[in-house]
Amino acid sequence: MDLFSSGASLTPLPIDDGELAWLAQLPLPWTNADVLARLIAETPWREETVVVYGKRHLQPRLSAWYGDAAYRYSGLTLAPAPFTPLLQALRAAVEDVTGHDYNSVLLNYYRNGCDSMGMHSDDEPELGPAPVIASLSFGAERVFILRHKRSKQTIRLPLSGGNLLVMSGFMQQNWLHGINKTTKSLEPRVNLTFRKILST
Ligand SMILES: O=C(O)CCC(=O)C(=O)O
Ligand SMILES: [Mn+2]
Repeated sequence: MDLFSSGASLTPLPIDDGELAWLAQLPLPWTNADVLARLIAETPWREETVVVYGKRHLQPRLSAWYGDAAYRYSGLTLAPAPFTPLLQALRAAVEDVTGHDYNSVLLNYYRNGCDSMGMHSDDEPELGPAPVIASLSFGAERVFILRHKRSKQTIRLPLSGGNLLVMSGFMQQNWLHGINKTTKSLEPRVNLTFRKILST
């Protein structure tokens, strides 16, 4: 254990054909509410257009991409912005708990229950075959849905403020994940997925 380690540790969640681990509260020097407010206020949010089967759609959420490399996702290339001091601090806390390092982060802002993310895998080639994706949530509780690509087994994990969920192993090859719309939760939520883009 290094000098700066918080000592917090992830709990493995048993799952077929992949690895999943969870921590209820990432240790941080601020309240979850303060982090949420700062992320909402400080981020240059974009409403991206994506091309799916040749048709252009506005994504039902806002997003922002930070890191050292551009990122290609559903036909669009997101230009990276350099990590802010807040994002550097969040990344350091996530690296401490997960024991992995990350050079990029995708922020998604679900403004209310109408915002969502379709089922997908984070399987872009630049992430490598077995990426470690560390997902940190603030704000409203939303249900993270996992669906096995072949067995169709479905797992619903409610994620709330301060939760850290780590997908690794062959999760992206074998499972889809997403966030459905809901009529229930109208409070905002911001999710950060820390990733490592491999040099190409
Ligand atoms: O908002 C979430 O919990 C999921 C985000 C996600 O899957 C992604 O950014 O690729
Ligand atoms: Mn994803």
